[in-house]
Amino acid sequence: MRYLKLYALDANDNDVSDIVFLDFHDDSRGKTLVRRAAAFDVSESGELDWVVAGDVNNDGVETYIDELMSIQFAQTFLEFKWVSVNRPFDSYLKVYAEKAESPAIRGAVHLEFYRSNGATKDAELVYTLTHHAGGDGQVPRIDANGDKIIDAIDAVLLEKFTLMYAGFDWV
Ligand SMILES: [Ca+2]
Ligand SMILES: [Ca+2]
Ligand SMILES: [Ca+2]
Repeated sequence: MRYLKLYALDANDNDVSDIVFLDFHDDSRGKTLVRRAAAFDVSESGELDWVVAGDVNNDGVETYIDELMSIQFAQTFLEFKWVSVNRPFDSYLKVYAEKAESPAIRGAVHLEFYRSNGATKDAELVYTLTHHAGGDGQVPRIDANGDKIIDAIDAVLLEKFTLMYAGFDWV
């Protein structure tokens, strides 16, 4: 299975994330981490402004499209406010998609939010969420962006995030 682990680090704890890692894993390989992209907020402005991507869309070439996809996806991930502020900075969001039944539709995308519990323990699963593309229009009953309100903004965030994930074709 292929999946992505996303980390946001706010190392100096000023409520602005400094680095986002996009770790592409494939558990059919001995070393599951296949590729790491990293986006940086060098100016600590709240907008990611530097990226090291690699060929994240797997089309065989490294272009600005890989960089654009990585930085935009990382920026969208930050809207979930799932940030590590303390060492070992291992809170993360795991994302994986199901294979679609036909090329015309996207498969369901699963999001698993893991929270760090300190250096001695592995991060623990806090909650999970499944997004069905082109679903029945129901707002997911979850506060995806952590503002304590469940509303259409959460649904829009999930739709945007999962659509971007589909662009990596990491299924
Ligand atoms: Ca910071
Ligand atoms: Ca590429
Ligand atoms: Ca919300």
